[in-house]
Amino acid sequence: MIPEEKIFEDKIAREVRIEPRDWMPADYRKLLIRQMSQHAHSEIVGMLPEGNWITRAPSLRRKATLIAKVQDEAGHGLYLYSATETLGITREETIDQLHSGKAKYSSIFNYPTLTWADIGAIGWLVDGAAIMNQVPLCRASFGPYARAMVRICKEESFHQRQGFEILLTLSRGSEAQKHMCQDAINRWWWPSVMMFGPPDDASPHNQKSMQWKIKRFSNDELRQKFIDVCAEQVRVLGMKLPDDKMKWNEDEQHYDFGEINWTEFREVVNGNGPCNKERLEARKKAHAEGAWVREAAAAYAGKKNHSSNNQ
Ligand code: BYC
Repeated sequence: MIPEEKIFEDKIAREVRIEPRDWMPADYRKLLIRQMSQHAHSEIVGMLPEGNWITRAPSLRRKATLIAKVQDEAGHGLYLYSATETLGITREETIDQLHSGKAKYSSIFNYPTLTWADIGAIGWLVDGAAIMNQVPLCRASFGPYARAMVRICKEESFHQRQGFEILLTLSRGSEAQKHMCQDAINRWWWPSVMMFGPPDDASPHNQKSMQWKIKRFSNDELRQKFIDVCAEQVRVLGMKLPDDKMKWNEDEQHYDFGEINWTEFREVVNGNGPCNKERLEARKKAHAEGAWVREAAAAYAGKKNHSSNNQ
């Protein structure tokens, strides 16, 4: 072990954060660039299914809060891209990886938002899953990632409550609204459970990520915590989770649950989900249409540098 590696491992053991200028193993850098950039892409692509409902939100209040949520997600994406840049990769490179299909984004955003209740279900389940996964990331060993996660988690908690409140309102409404609420829960439940990633014995990055304290809990541990919380919360809504096998296990003090359709997960992750093509096309189009903004910003920055150099 070279001296730098010893210092690095010692910091990890003592819970001292690794900062961008510190020496780090090439694989640690690679693991972080992959996870952080894919996390950033997920926030940005995640704006699309919800953005679909901004013009159709049922009241001014709902519209204003939905716009604010989608803007928060843009913010999360931007600080995660910035945090990733501290590892020595440019934003252009990471965005190119998304557009070429080399980089992934969360499987969950490849499902369609068919009714207003889907916006509630995304807030409750998708943001709920995101919080479960991201709160431990506030203790990730890489400083810029951990610090970005603190603010992101605060905002996600607000999103989750907003979503739950949408569903609570529908669950107390007309028969048609109750039906819409249950239908959205039925469609979003299993994809949300899959968000935590493949089972631990099929998770190639798990071991290194846990060893280097990027992840603090495995995919299956977080999935179980999420299921346990939702199994209780759904009762407040007076709705059901679409899993006949869900049952409290007194010995193990958690809810047992049914089979996860991993074939569906793999299909979605490999680009064959219901909305994969549409999502990627929308991102590429937005990027192309924003080219003039990037050019103008670069020209303005160049002009400013030029005039300050001449002073
Ligand atoms: N979807 O070895 P594994 C949000 C991939 S956005 C697609 O277990 P790892 C929000 C994985 O990338 C939520 N791909 O990996 C925004 C790997 O493939 P690669 C996003 C998935 O990294 C708007 C392969 O499967 N959150 O909060 O140890 C509105 C093997 O997996 C998925 C984050 O990104 C998936 N679900 O564990 C509302 C959190 N799962 O990269 C909400 C940060 C796995 O080798 N990320 N894969 O090609 C993480 O915590 C971890 O990266 C994961 C996966 C738990 C996701």
